[in-house]
Amino acid sequence: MKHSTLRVWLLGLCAWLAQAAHAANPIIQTIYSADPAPMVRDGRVYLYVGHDEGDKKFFDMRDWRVFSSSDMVNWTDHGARLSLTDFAWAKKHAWAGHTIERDGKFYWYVPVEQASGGMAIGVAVGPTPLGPFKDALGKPLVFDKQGDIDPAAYIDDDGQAYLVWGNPTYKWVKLNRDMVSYDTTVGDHGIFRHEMTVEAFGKRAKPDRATAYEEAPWIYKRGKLYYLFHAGGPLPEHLAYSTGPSATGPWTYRGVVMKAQGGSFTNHPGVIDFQGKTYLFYHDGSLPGGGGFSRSVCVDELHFNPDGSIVPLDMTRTGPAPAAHLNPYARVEGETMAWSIGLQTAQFAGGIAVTDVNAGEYLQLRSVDFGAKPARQFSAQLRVPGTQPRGVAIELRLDALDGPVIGRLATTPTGDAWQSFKTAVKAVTGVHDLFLVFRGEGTEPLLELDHWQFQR
Ligand code: FUB
Repeated sequence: MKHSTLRVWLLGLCAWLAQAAHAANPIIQTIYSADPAPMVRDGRVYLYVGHDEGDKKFFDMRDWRVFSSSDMVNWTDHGARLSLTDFAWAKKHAWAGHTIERDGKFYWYVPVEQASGGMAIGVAVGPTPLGPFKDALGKPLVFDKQGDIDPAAYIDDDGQAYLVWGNPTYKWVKLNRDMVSYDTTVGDHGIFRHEMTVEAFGKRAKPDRATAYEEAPWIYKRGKLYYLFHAGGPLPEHLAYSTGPSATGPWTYRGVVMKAQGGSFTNHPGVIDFQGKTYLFYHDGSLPGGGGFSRSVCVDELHFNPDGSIVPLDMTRTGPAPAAHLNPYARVEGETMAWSIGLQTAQFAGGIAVTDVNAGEYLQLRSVDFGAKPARQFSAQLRVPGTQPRGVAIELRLDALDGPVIGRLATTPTGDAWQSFKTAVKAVTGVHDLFLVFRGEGTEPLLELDHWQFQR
């Protein structure tokens, strides 16, 4: 990299770090993530995302990741739960998927490029929101030979399930009750290809095609009205919506939800209701080094007018307000975070841990409720590499990165072993943001963090 380019990049990084101290979007900072597909289950939001490997020239996507949250601000990393290698017939392009539950099983629909060529949609099934997921068919569920990407499933109130997808034609099938086959007696051997009219999908600002619809359909119902969210073109993409009286339309184009912005030439909507509010998930290119092939998932609250139309919104750095508090007296996984700087996560025998921890890096938890009876102790399960002490410690700060220190967890080297450390903390009560700030000497990673918790 030339000195001038490096300087510009570093200045950009510094500016980003300064504003990032209070950011909440993007909600995942440890990897590049894309194509959000949120699902609510048992009081938690499970977020299924694609994973950009950071290639600068094209999509380099090999697995899908899952995150979850019970408060919309602190997200737990569950790692890679589905990968190209789970589909023996797949070659590359682990693109935008979607997961849905039916009859106690979870179906994860994903588009991949087949070894024999052409994008097709496969389906994996698992017993829990986190799997384990297995290819349900050993072959594609849908292959219509053109634009078979971005599947999203929807189960209507009458129990009929649909799979919608497609770029640049919007298509759907009526899924059978088993969710891994579809009714081939309707449509064209089961497939419906929507007529791409301006009335249904909006007028395109460029004459290369008639309508603005590009890809990434998502069905959502509010009251009696069905919404078809989608990404619109030309590039860079915006998010738009159509509404209709049924899950299959007829659709009427209603307008732009989110103008093109955020540094990625694609965008991708995922809409859910959670704890009485509606949320729009999308992606941008806002992490350092981010862009069209290194995207990041974000979320903001979505508001409706009394007539059901949507109040257009812009991407924010602040994200939504916490929907609940985090309980620090129950085990909290290290990989649960509202924000982090410099950290990564990795799978190990016991689960997922925070890795690549260097001096001065930190992770932030938001809206932590210490309650009325004060916390007295903090403990954490750590691995501290090496044999020579390097002053490795976790500083606990409240409400800001430079907020009051309520405790300091000192460690000694543990080599390859995991060990529990504890320390007394100042009596803290009430709701606070909590910062775990990592301290130590040297340039080698300081520690790995499995989980932590406060005691009274
Ligand atoms: O992530 C690859 C592709 O980019 C998705 O399939 C599209 O929706 C766009 O986000």
